[in-house]
Amino acid sequence: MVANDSNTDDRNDEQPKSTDNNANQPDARDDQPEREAIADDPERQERADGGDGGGSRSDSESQAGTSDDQEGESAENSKQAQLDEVRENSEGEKLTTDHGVKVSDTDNSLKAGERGPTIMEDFHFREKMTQFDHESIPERVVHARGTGAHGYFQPYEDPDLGDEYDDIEELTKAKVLTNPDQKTPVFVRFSTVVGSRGSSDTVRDVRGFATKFYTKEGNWDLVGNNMPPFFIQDAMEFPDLVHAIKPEPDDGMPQASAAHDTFWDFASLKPETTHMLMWVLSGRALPRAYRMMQGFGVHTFRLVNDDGESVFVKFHWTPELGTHQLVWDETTKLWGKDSDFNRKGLYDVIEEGYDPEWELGVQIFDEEQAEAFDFDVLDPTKIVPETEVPVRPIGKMVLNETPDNFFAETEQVAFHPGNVVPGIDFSNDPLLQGRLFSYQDTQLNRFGSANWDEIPINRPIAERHNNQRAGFMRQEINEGTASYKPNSIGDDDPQEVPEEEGGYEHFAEKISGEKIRNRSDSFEDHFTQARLFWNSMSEPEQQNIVDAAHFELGKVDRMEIRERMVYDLFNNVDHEFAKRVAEGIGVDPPDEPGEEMPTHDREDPSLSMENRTPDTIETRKIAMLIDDGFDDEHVSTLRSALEEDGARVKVVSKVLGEKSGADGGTVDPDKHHVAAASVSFDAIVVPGGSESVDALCQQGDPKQFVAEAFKHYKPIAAVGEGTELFEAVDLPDTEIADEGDLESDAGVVTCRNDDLEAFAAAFIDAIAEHRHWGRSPEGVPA
Ligand code: HDE
Repeated sequence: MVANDSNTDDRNDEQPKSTDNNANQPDARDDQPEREAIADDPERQERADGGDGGGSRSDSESQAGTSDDQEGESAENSKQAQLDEVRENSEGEKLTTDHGVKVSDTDNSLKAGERGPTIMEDFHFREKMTQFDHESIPERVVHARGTGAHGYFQPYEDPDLGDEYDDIEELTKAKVLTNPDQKTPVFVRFSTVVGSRGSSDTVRDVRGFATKFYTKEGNWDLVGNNMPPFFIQDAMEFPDLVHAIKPEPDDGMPQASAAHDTFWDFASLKPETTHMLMWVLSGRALPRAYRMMQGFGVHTFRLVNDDGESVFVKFHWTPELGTHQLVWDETTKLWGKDSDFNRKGLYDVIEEGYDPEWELGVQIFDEEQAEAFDFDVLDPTKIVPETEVPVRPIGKMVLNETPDNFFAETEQVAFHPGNVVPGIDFSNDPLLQGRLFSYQDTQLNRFGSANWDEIPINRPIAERHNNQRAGFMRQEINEGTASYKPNSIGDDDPQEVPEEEGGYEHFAEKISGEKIRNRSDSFEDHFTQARLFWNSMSEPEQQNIVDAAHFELGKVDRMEIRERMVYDLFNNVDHEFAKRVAEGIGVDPPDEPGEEMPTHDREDPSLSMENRTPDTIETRKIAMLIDDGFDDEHVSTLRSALEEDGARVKVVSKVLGEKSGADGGTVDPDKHHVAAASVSFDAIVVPGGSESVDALCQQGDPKQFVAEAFKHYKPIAAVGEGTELFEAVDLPDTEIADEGDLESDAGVVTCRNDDLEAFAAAFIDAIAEHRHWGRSPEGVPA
């Protein structure tokens, strides 16, 4: 008997059940069940006892949500404990109006006679409908579509900072980065940039990677992207960039895509975009999963230590699972078949008990080193190559809990790069400087109130006390007569805090200069790093970039824009590259390299995703194709081998409902053909069993599964009679195992002997490689 337990979701049992935020109102309802619920739930009990932030309202710390002695595990839970205060759960409760009046009928409006008009006095109808009419807030002007998760960040004990620094405290006083005993709660939101809230996940786009650290010294927001450079150098250009890339203003099209005239018109007239365009045309813009994506702070920031000394820093997130991409054909199919692919992927793995992890790394350099680089560290279109300054891992982040409510948490979370804590400071990057204004302003638009920071997901766990006490939707009830400073009536509280005691002091950078609306000459070179990126790609990665340029520029109607892209930008990166692009889009290939084309052949191996493939198959999703009569041993042995290494096996059949094996075992398929597609999986395996494989060979969908996965360079495997399905598909230039053999050919693993262990091991190796670019799938029609 083959057990099918792949969908077991035991995390839900671990998740804190909601508390009832009405329970402490005098006559709302008895709070006994609530107390019992806390007593029954160890996690919540811990929050209520020690983690703090829960506690009773009369506790003076309860609103701030943290106490000074909070360390490690309890610190990790402090944000959740604070959120417990506002969680509401209707389970077993009675329906009421917003004001607590019990409702007897919520389906029929109040009418003058059964067939008469609706009556104005129907307060329940008016309340229900008003609430509905106002149920959405403006979507983010960029990064509208996203998903989020809770987790924690923990610094490493004694990280290796190279020869120059012994101790991270030499660099920064930010405890969030230095105290290895402290887990700081985080909320991370991943997003696409261009598309509106209802667009698809798998478009070609940059991805947002925004992290809110709820530190004991206040919130720190690291609002980054999955690519380290940016399109433009000055915040002043951002509205133009976004207008150019968004749907065109006359017809509102296309949605969520750069592939149209206005974007490439803008880009072709702004050579500073070139470096970022190379990244956007690469597989980086088609991430396989949010958990398989690097993150970057993009700008140069500062770290500041207790003595007020500062170094420059670039922040990097490195995913434990490697950095992986989809292929273009796959993404376009996913738009229709699985348009929540990336968002759901994050939820699924966390709910299934796998908690994605990233290492936080820093590139540290001082003013002197910065001066010596051949680019300006204040220019956000540049990276600091890892060949110049290594990335030093200093801690790890784990995402381990999905939100309870998408709107309350993921939609209402509001980031602001200006949220920093002592020890972290800004550089003069003109893009960063502009963001410091824009994010506060955008939240005012989205929330209609300066009190957006009071919303539970945005509230710090650090204490908050100041004289900003009014405005739309104010929730805190601030006590006392004096709401100004200086005051004598309230002992001049709340008091300012000197720097030595934790007050934020801006780094005292010496500045001099004339007021000038201009750009530094040091921002002028737009091609050296674009070429570094191109040189660092493997041949298949370069081909991906060329193919992407053919699609993007092929969608541009105006020839002069296509020509400018080839002659003015790409031909100044690499002559061969420019010619290859030109050939696909009807532009005459340039005869000579562009005048500004750098000639260096430097490479930075860290830029190629192929060098970011750790040997793991954890969380990869494997489709196992079967029908009645499957080989029981194949199914159970393969499933256990794959699951033991952390993969998630899903059985796919023509229809749902129990399937019987040749030896009498049974399996409940997870998916049926109408609701499944190869594009939702990382790899395919076909077990033997002659009746099962005969049925698969009769059906069109399994053939499509195999052909499509092959076309998308995915690992595919078949054992015993399963190999007949591969033969029926006719995979070009591929060796299929002969009787008695095991064959592994560019990710196509086939086996016609009894050594299932060796077969599983070869398939696992092929999955770990992720994609098999050595294949030639051009002839496959799927
Ligand atoms: Fe943003 N950006 N941005 N951005 N950005 C927003 O803020 C803006 C930039 C980034 O998940 C907006 O709350 C300006 C760089 C992320 O909620 C807005 C400039 C980087 C998110 C805004 C930039 C980012 C945003 C829209 C140029 C990578 C999503 C809604 C000066 C380092 C955060 C909002 C989330 C969101 C403005 C450039 C990352 C309008 C003016 C560079 C990840 O305020």
